[in-house]
Amino acid sequence: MTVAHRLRTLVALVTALAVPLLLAPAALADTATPEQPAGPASHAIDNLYRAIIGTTMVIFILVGGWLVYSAIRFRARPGRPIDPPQVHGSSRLEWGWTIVPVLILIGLAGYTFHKLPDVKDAPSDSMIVNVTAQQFSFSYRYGPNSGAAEGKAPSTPATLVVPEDTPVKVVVRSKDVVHDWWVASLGPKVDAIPGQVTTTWFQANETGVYHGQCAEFCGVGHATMFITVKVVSAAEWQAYAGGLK
Ligand SMILES: [Cu+2]
Repeated sequence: MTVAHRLRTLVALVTALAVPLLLAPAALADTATPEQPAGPASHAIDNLYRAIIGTTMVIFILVGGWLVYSAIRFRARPGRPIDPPQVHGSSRLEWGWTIVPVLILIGLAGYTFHKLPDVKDAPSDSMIVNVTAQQFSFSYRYGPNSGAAEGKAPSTPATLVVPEDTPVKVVVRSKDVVHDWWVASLGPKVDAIPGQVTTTWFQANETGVYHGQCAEFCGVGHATMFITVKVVSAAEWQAYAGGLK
């Protein structure tokens, strides 16, 4: 092997490992985690994604790094035997590569079950908001624990207004086909299924406008099924709720 040939092999190996390592975090940041989690439910989801992505990235780097190291360190050289020492039938190794992945999976599963109540369980004193999905819009009606707004619809039908730091239980129904109510910054997605009542919850810890979108293909107007949640201060909420007709 000439020096130039060796150099080319080394560059190819490093590139093969570096490209996915450089691209993966950018791709994951864009797709896997909620943009700026704004409440306990979305924070719990974000923590879970980070735990899973972190664990898999560490494994990828360790295994990939070991592979590259071995390929370079133990490459064929004149005068060196081609076959490395054989490990077939080594029970110590086989137990090791069975038990370590099992422990990693048990750890991730345990962490997931630990976080799941934050994602799924609305506090019992939550403000209830009834969501009705139909082709091609979501409509809202305030329910119990929403004070003066109870029984009324938001003043702008497509904009759900809620107070900050208040748990909101979202009770979802569908008039026609399957839709999905999802505001990624606030909490998990929830399917709207004809004939069933499904629920999710969120608690926005900052005022602002949060955007979402129907997350289940429901027909030609699916792409126009936007969701807008406006989170206001307690004082603004009192004024808003009192003014609803
Ligand atoms: Cu849809």
